[in-house]
Amino acid sequence: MSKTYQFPQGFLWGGAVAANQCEGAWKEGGKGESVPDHITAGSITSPRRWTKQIEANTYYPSHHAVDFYHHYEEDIALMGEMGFKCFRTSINWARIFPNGYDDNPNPEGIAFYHKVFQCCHKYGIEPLVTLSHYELPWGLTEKYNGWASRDVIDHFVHYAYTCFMEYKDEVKYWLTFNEINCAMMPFGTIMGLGMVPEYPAMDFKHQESKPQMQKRFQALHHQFVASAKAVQVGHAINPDFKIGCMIAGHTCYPYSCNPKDALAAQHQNNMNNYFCGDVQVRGEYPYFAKRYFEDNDIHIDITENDRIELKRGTVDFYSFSYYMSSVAATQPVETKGDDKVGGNVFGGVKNPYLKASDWGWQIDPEGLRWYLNDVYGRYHIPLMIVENGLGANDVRSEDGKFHDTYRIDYLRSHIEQMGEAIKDGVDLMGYTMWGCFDLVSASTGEMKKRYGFVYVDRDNDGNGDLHREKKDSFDWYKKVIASNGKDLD
Ligand code: BGP
Repeated sequence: MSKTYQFPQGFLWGGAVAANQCEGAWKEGGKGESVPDHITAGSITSPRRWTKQIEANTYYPSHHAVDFYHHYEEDIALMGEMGFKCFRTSINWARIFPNGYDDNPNPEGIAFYHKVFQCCHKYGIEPLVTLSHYELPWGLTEKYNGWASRDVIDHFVHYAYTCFMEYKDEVKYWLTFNEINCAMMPFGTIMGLGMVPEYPAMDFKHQESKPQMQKRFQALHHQFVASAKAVQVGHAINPDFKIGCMIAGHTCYPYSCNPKDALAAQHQNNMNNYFCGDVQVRGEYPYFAKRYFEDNDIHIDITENDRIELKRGTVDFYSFSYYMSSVAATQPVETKGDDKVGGNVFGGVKNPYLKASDWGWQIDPEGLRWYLNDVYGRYHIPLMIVENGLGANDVRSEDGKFHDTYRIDYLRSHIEQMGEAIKDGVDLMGYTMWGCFDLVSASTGEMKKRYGFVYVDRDNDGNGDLHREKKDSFDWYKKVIASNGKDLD
């Protein structure tokens, strides 16, 4: 028997996906190419690669993904059956503006998302839409080197305006950029910023040059301004819109009570969770940015007008993804075996109190409660967890079913900590678990790493008949939603 928790009335229970990881149909319906269409499949041992030309005989998982483009009715019906209140998806910018900089939108792309959102409403599901989830149109990479150029701001605002106008009666909740803080790490160069990286391999461990780092932070600044402008445009179109930021959330602990470790952990939490949060929630760079820029020889071109826009375009709520925590150690740490842990955005030293997933992500539900309290304490605006889940290699049992009890355990333990945080006084508006039906992994580009309540028959090489099948977690989550989080057993 789990403890019983009281979730607010109208709590937004649901699931989340991103267009490039599920839709496929990369050349259909007038869609242009987007950045992920140029990123190959990979695995935990061999990093994904970015290629300028699409290579023959190379597998690019976004091209067909799990074909949500043709299966959306079936997928949304399954979410409806689970009782979802909210479905987070993204609009693939290149479906609306094939090159990113076109004057007029593509009518087929516009029509597709109308169908998706209308289908959600048929089941009483509120869409939550990310405007940019790691899927910049390739045309903007070719023409401008992505967000390196200030020109992309206007193209984004035009795209955001088009979406807000089109879908204003169907979508109330919006996010501007997915995990905007990934732009602070080398990993974000191609994925988040659509900029040509120094290395073709998306190797999360490589260190880049100072000039590249300078470019990344300038590009991030362009995204901040674009987001702030879009927020203002959105509120002018519909004052009822709720527009949020989206941060890759992460709790970092000091390895020991050595004050040096404590300072190192504080620095990491500041940089990861507050740097972008402060700009988007408070409308200004945090006090510690100045020193960080000086220490790293970064000089950002911030105009007076940019500062005004940032102040005017602050968000209505703070949303984030949460998968894991990490540990900061300033002295060498003695652990058995590999002392490092993985993560798509974060890494760090192994925490001896925690277990990790098969992909090396340290599972830490209490870290979620810590994070919720910490961030709420700073901003005092509603929070939403828009990604959380367990990537696992689901294997069919002898009875032909998927008994994913480990996923249920993972989700239950995190939902319990959400309940604790709500008791603590945190204003939490919703929870959309990541990858509600199986889809392509962002960091490794594989299907084997599955998150879903629904199994999708597709493998790492693109084989499979794409049929959908419920896992045990499907009925469990249905019960959780029906009881508004009271029944977690
Ligand atoms: C987040 C991304 C998602 C998603 C998730 C899980 O960082 O916003 O797009 O993919 O992580 O990561 P992965 O797919 O690498 O397991």
